[in-house]
Amino acid sequence: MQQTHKTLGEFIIENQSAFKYTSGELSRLINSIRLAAKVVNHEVNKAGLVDILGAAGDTNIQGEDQQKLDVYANKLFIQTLTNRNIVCGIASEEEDSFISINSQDEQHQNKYIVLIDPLDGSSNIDVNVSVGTIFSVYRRVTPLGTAVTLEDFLQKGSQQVAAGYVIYGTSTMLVYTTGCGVNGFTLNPAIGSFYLSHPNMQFPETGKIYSVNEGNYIHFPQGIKNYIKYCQMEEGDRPYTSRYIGSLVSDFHRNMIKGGIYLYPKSSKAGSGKLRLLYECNPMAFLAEQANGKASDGFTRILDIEPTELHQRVPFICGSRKMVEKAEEFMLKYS
Ligand code: P6P
Repeated sequence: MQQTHKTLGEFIIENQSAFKYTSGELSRLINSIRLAAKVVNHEVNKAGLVDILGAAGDTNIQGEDQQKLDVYANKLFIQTLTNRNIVCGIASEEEDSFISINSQDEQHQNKYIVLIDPLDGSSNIDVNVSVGTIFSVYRRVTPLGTAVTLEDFLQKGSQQVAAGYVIYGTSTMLVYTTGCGVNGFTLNPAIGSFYLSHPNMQFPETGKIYSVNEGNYIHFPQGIKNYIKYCQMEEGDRPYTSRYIGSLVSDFHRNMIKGGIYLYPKSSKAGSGKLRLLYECNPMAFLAEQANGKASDGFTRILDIEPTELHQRVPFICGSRKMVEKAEEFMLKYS
């Protein structure tokens, strides 16, 4: 008799006591992410059939062409989190500024804020390559019952109470942490439930996969150039395998299961790299450390970086601990 996997709902209830911050709010927050993920998954999976592919004819604050599915996912996550009156503020990578959710009922003085990248890797949508949603949850730091301020969103990554991603791949998974390890849930689309398929996910201590856009090689700092050559040398367990999907969630997820390192360094083209500290690097770094991996900008632990602006970018090196430490050695020695 095949053992039936625990559902996400059962898992949340069983681990309620482990959420050291919540009176059920965080559980309801994770549940609302789950609901929105199912709806976005439905749209992603049929994107080729309806007029939702292609550019929305607008650009986001990053100056990137917004895809119709980007816009759709952004609106859906914001609506879901707002309508269920769970959070007091939301910041989205697709929005210029944060959104204050004034509680309709003074009794509900919601204490959590969410930062979200609603559809990361969306340039892959039209070519049918995996994309993902990334989310990050903090307790507000300003007084309950007042409108949130920028201070609530510019917290160090070490202050996160939860973080996770949804990967819309060959199967759809929700992977998240509340600070007690990382667990992965796979969606059974036939019945619309997520099941615990990957309990206690851990990065292997080392690996043989490196993920970087080598098209930027000539623009990288010398330390990164030398580390990439190190990965390619015939020596010991090297050369490593190069795997780069162009979707952070997909590259991260594969590396967490198989062992590997992801790098988006700064370059002469992008002085602080491309990835956003608050929407991509902090949540993925929280997950990485909870899975015994590591995440830095090459010199500083990502979760220790003091944010200065909502959309700031940082160089990002993340994955199996020993591989990140080796890359940091090269950065220290050659940059
Ligand atoms: P490039 C997607 O836009 C993203 O933010 C990450 O998901 C991905 O790893 C990276 O950028 C890809 O960037 O410059 O290599 O195409």
